[in-house]
Amino acid sequence: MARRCADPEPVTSGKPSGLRRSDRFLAGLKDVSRVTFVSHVQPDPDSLGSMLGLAHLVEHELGIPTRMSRDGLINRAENKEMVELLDLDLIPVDELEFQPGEVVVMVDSQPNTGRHTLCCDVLLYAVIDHHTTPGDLEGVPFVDVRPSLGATCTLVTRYLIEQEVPIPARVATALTYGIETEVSGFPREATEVDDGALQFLFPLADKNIVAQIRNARLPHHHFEVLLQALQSSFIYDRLIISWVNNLPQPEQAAEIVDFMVRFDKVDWALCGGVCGDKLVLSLRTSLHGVQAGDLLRRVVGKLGKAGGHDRRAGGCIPLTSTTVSAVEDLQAELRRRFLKALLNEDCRGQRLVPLREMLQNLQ
Ligand SMILES: [Mn+2]
Repeated sequence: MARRCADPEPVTSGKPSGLRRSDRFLAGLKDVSRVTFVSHVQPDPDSLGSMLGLAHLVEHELGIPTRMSRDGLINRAENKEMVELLDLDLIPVDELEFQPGEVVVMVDSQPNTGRHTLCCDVLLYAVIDHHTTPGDLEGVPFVDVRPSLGATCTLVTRYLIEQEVPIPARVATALTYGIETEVSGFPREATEVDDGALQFLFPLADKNIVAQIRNARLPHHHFEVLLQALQSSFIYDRLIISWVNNLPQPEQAAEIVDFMVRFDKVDWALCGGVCGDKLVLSLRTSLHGVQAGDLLRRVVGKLGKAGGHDRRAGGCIPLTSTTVSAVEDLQAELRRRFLKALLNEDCRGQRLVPLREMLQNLQ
């Protein structure tokens, strides 16, 4: 049985007193025919865990059927492993057909932030998220957005605890890994509530499966992308910028910056990778108290879309042309904007790996 924990968060003022958020969430779903969960493009473990946790809550408490979806592909090795090992049934968002009385619940993202391809003629009942990126929430009956939390899975775990719903190992494992991936950086973007959720879930989760997901086997192109990034990286004072001309999977930009931000000579890591007809951006910082999401949004401006958290951010710029010169022009413009925002425009870059010297040393 699920244990009951004291809820440290007060009920939002102005709402019916005595009703917890999970009560209100469930109350609005009583008469629906089905609930479909959606998330952002290339759903990550926090999205997947949140959908699975809420689907379990709705099915257990209301006996209403649910569906989970995926927007775009899931490419990252760890995330694919999670889907496979936990047997997650995800319907591609563009294949969804809605029945009368069906509603949609969006997790780990907000409407009109450029992060989904979901069509707009569906009834969006709820948005449950922890991103600072402001979305279009007007007219959404139920909104629970808590940017202070490290993970949306934490919020979902709170709902399950509030409703005293027994959590099966499969659901606990997904929620655990969802929170773990969101709070694993340093400085940690985690609160006591995130740690409380992890503590609660730990005995319930399958630790072997978590370890297997965390250590998923990596495909060949993972190493090719890493080499491209290492060869193209330039250091500008405390910022490192890496360009990848052929990024097979959009999630790899994040993997590059997670790796680069650990370099002891930098506080900021940016990666831009050409993925199809888009330039995918990922930003990390090791600094406290800076808003990486806001910074990336300002730098990208009208060129594309961006957003994120305090230390982690991502974005995307549609390419009007994928010729080398067009991509180089865009890279130069982004570099200029970043240097202006963080350092000074005249800062000269230094190669991370001076390749010619390195090859000479090998001879
Ligand atoms: Mn998240």
